[in-house]
Amino acid sequence: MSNLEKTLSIIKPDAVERNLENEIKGMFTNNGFNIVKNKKIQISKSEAEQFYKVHETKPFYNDLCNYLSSGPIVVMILEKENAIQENRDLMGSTKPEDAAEGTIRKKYGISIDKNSVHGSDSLENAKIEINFFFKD
Ligand code: IDP
Ligand code: MG
Repeated sequence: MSNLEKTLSIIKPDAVERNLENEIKGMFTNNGFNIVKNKKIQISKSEAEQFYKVHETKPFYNDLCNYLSSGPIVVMILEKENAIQENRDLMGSTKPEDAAEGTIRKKYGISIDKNSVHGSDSLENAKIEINFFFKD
């Protein structure tokens, strides 16, 4: 049965800064994702705090929000069969050093905080995150 999903992907500041936008987009399209919408933006600290609200009790929350708002990011709606899990698989582990060969984080990630990409972790969060950046 078909299960076409949409998920939210972000190319984080460390990757945009290193001009990896087109290479990373190529990894998505070469792996069968359709980039339905995309835009390069910079968000404020308070927007980053809203976006990462699920992590507000974590010790790294403040650094994480400072980081995501520190420079331009590229936000994208990706579409594919089982897009949410497929994107998580293509991104690789949160810690680039633990990520599998061939994944985006293995290839481009610098550290656990500068790990180059974000991807929604569930259907529910994909909807919330897509609506956060692309309210129609
Ligand atoms: P994910 O991005 O793989 O879904 P999450 O656990 O949702 O990982 O964490 C969100 C982001 O917060 C991660 O991508 C990473 O940049 C950062 N992060 C997660 N755990 C830590 C940590 O222990 N120290 C510093 N930063 C962290
Ligand atoms: Mg997450």
